[in-house]
Amino acid sequence: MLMFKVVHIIILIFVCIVNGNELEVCEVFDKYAENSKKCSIRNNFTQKRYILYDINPPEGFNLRRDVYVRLAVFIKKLIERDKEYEWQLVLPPWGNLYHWRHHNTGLQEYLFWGNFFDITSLQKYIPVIEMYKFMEEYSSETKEIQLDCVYILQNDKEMFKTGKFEDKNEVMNCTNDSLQFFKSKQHIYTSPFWGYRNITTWNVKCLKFHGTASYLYQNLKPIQYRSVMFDHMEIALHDEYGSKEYWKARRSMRYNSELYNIAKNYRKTFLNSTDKNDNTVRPLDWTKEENRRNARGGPYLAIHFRRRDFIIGHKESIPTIKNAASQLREKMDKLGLTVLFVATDGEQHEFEELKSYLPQYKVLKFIPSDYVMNKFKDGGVAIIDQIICSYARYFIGTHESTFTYRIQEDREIIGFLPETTFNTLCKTNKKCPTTGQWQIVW
Ligand SMILES: Nc1nc2c(ncn2[C@@H]2O[C@H](COP(=O)(O)OP(=O)(O)OP(=O)(O)O)[C@@H](O)[C@H]2O)c(=O)[nH]1
Ligand SMILES: [Mg+2]
Repeated sequence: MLMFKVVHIIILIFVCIVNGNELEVCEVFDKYAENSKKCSIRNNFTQKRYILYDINPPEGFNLRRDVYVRLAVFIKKLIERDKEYEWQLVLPPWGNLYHWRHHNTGLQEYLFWGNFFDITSLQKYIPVIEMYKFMEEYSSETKEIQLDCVYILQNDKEMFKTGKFEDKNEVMNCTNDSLQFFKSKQHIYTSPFWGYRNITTWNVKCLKFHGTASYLYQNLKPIQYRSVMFDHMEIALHDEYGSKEYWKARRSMRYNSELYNIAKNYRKTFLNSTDKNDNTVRPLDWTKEENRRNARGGPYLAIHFRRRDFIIGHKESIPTIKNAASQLREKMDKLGLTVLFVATDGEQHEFEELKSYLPQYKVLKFIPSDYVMNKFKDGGVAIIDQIICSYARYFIGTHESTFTYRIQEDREIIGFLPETTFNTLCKTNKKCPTTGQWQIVW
């Protein structure tokens, strides 16, 4: 065996010397790489292929979570289709999000997925690795990471003008506009790359793209590229929104177990809510979870009361605080509930105002300790709010908020009746938006 290895290495060294240029070693023969005849020798050493991605900077935490599902389903199918390579999704670190504005938490950048999600659960759906792991596996001795290809996805403006949408995947010239976030020096591109200075590429391609995530299959070219990054991944659509596969990927997104425990303690201490009493006991392993509709939930009504930019951006559906209180009062009385849990991004005075209109009820919100704030930051506190809402007997969300959508999905997974979940506040008691119900498929 040892002898065989030594001979193998000698042959490889010989090949390198003879060719002089390592890029000329292997001939390409097949389907993926239409216009490439050569590939790098290092690609022969390992079958590992890395897919990386990033999202338009202004997008929020909860849309980003949805984009993960699009990729996860794509990669799941890719693995089934192409067993030749070991596909890995590199999880893009979190940071610098518009809504993460607390300054008392330390730096809110370079946050790994393990802060928020349970990596083992994610890995039960597709092979994912954290960025630091990718760096360990991929970097050269100088700690430099050179990505083999970066595609910047762009909408086709024409399609949006004409309203005629058809699949498109077309490499085009990059405009300054599309490269605005990249810095280029002698054809080497650096930044943004999640803020890491040691990540670069010399190969940036702009892609006029319209279609679902799996339509990016043709861009992977695994014979040429060991690592491919897709920027503006939010442009790629779901392959199967709302399907069984979609829900599987979504179910694999269990949170960091400490976040569940914090929420559990809070429910027990302040909301008289335990899984046993509420019929919300769940298997630790999401793959063992089954279809059911008999979750009862804790004896409280939970509301996601989205404020800030929504007050202006969604004027037509966001009620005044007084009107929201009146809608809540009506519902609580109907349900015979006296405890209200409020998840909100609003100011303290807005919460106080809401409370002042509901003196006959116990009105609570989650206040993180310094430890929780420092360790889990705004993103983790938001998840704790979401978990508490997802275990309530009745939930009312904010119309068209992705934060609300994620709570609704969690409630579908836990097994509540849809009528306790798909409710949103109305502009007034009389003017109410209709909301879709994306129910779980098992
Ligand atoms: N802790 C906490 N944070 C919230 C709450 N509502 C909103 N936020 C914060 O504001 C962000 C909401 O932004 P998004 O994740 O973009 O969701 P959205 O703005 O409701 O929905 P979009 O229409 O997609 O923008 C969250 O990520 C949180 O940081 C809440 O109830 N509790
Ligand atoms: Mg948002």
